[in-house]
Order: sequence, then structure tokens, then C-alpha cells
Amino acid sequence: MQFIDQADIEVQGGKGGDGLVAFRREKYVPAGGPSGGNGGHGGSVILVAVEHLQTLLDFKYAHHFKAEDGKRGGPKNMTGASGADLRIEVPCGTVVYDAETEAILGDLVQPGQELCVAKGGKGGLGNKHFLSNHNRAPERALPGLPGEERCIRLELKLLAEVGIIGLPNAGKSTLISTLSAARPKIADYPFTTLIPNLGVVRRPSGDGTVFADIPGLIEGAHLGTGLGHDFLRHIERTRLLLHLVDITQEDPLAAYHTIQDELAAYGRGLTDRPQIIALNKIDALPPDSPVVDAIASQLRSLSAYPVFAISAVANVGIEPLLQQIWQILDHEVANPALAASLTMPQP
Ligand SMILES: Nc1nc2c(ncn2[C@@H]2O[C@H](COP(=O)(O)OP(=O)(O)OP(=O)(O)O)[C@@H](O)[C@H]2O)c(=O)[nH]1
Ligand SMILES: [Mg+2]
Repeated sequence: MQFIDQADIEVQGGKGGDGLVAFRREKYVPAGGPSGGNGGHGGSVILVAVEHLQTLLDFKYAHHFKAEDGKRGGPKNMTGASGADLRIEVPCGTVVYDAETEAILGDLVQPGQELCVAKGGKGGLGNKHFLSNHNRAPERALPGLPGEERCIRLELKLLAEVGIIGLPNAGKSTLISTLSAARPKIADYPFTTLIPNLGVVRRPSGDGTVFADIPGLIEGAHLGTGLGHDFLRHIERTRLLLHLVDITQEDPLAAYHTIQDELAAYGRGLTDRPQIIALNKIDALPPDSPVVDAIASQLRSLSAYPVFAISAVANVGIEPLLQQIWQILDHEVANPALAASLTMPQP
């Protein structure tokens, strides 16, 4: 699934170190001459694409990045130390824009690929540089130049790992808003969601996993009924499908079959994808209702998919569901298509 996550940050190269005014004064050397060294260059801000990041979440709170300043020149013609470059890790698939001009500065696709986004300033010249026949003792040195400074926009085109599917009104958007910071439109009528929503769900380890909430599928979607099934292409590259079934509807089993049939009609391996079934809206049933158990056991006899009972609205049963999701994502053999597309340029 292609996913655009965005972050605006300010980057600033380090200032160059100032040049020094100094004179050599040594015993037995009558006219030592100017000996102030040049300032060191300021460090640059460099973006580096890395494989272990998959979101731009790290930039949610950190907006300003400045590389180290160069040191001023030293006596005895010593050039000041250069400021260290600041290397910022970004996920593969990050496109970098100048936030003001909207110009593309670069596209970081391959792991290890680098892009300098703010150059450090040059160090100033020391006074030895101004030595001339006219001026044997120059008192002049130049200050270091400021580093480049600009606002850049990072945009990530990436893949969702978990696709949330189900009939319209099953509660898919509600679930993604419970799990993540995504705030899609939620309403009690079908086809509320018209384009996929993405949300980043935090794992206990702190890493983010991208979930996609896609528009509801209905019977005949593959023939173009409802919103059709084109948007299933967005979940083609997910590694896991989370199938939401509204337990309060008349025939939850029929709902389950409708979706499985649509996945099969779409093809492209979606039915081979690991799936978790979540019976949603259990809060709307009386506490002693046998419905959940009955439907769950029927579903278990139909497939080997794990079945959970949850309430997306009341945040019930979510924790075990997430644990199961992390377990499958961590222990399933990674989908090669996913791995490949993380490093391939996106159209
Ligand atoms: N009682 C109850 N209602 C829920 C729950 N989850 C969702 N709903 C309600 O179900 C309705 C549909 O929820 P959505 O999240 O918009 O459903 P959706 O699957 O995204 O629907 P589409 O985008 O149309 O496919 C809304 O009125 C929600 O408030 C739940 O756990 N319990
Ligand atoms: Mg929705």
C-alpha cells in the first residue's frame, strides 16, 4: 500500500569557524609575521535512508536540526576543526521537498542513500591569508559564514503492513481511530470511507506499524457494485488482513462469506494472506448473549483464522488482538513483495 506520511522540519548547517588574527612571537625570531589559522567548516545536515525505519513518526516532535559549528582558527596557522555533520535517519521511500518552493530535493530510495539538505558554512580566513607586501602585519581575519538554512518537507511513500477489511459499517474506521492517531470519518451509514486511511499503530517496543482502513466491500464489488474493489490493490502488499465482522448484524456468517468471496474474486493472492477475524461491536449485545460464542465457534470450524471479539468503540478486547497481530507479523516469513517494494522507487 502506498502511504504518504509527512513531516516539515527545519535544517541548518553549522556556521563556519571564524578566522584568527594572531602573530608568531618567538624568541630569536624578530619578525614572526601573521599566523592566524582559518576557521573550520561548519557541519552539514545529511539525510540517510535506513531500512529499520518505516514511518516519519520520529519527526513528530523534533522539528529543528542543526549541525555543529566549525571551530575558530588557531594560532600557528592551525585551521580550526570542522563541525561534525548531522546525519538524520529517514525511512527508505522518503521524498524530500523544499517546503517553500515545493521543489524536489531528492528521493531517498535505497538503504544507505544520502542527501545533503543544508551545507555547513565555510570557515573564515585567518590573518596570515592577508599578508602582502603592503601589509606585513594584517590585523584582519574573516568571520565564518553561516550554514545553509531551509525548511524541508519529508514525504513517505510506504506500505501498510495490516489491511482492515469488512463490509461497510463494520467499524473499520472506528477501529483505526481507536488504534492510532488517524481520525477518519466515522458514520452509521455505509461507504463513509471513500479512500483508504492509514494509521500508525505503536508497538510496545515503540516502533510504528502502518494499518490501512479501506472502504467497505459488498457483494458484487468485483463487478463494480458499491465502490467496486479497485482499492483492494491498496492492500495487495499488506502482510496481514484484519477482517472485521459486525456481530450485531442479522447474519454475521454471511457477511464473513461475502468478504471472502470478494477477496477470491479479486485474486492476486489475497486469500492466501494470513487473516485475523474480529467480531466487532460486542458492547451492543447483552452481556450474557450467546451470539459471540456461537458465531466464533462456527467461524473457527470454517477456517483456521484466529477469531477475536472486540468493541472498537468501547476499546474492549483490543489488547489481545494486537498481540496476535504482532505475533503474526514477527513470525510470518516476510512477504518478499513488501520487502522489495520498500526499496524500489515508487511510481
Ligand atoms: N456499538 C458499537 N458501534 C460501533 C463499533 N464500532 C463502530 N461502530 C459504529 O458503527 C458505525 C460504522 O462505523 P465506521 O467505523 O464508520 O464503519 P466502517 O467499517 O469504516 O464503514 P465504511 O467506511 O462505510 O465502510 C458507526 O456508527 C460507529 O459508531 C463498536 O464497537 N460498537
Ligand atoms: Mg470507514
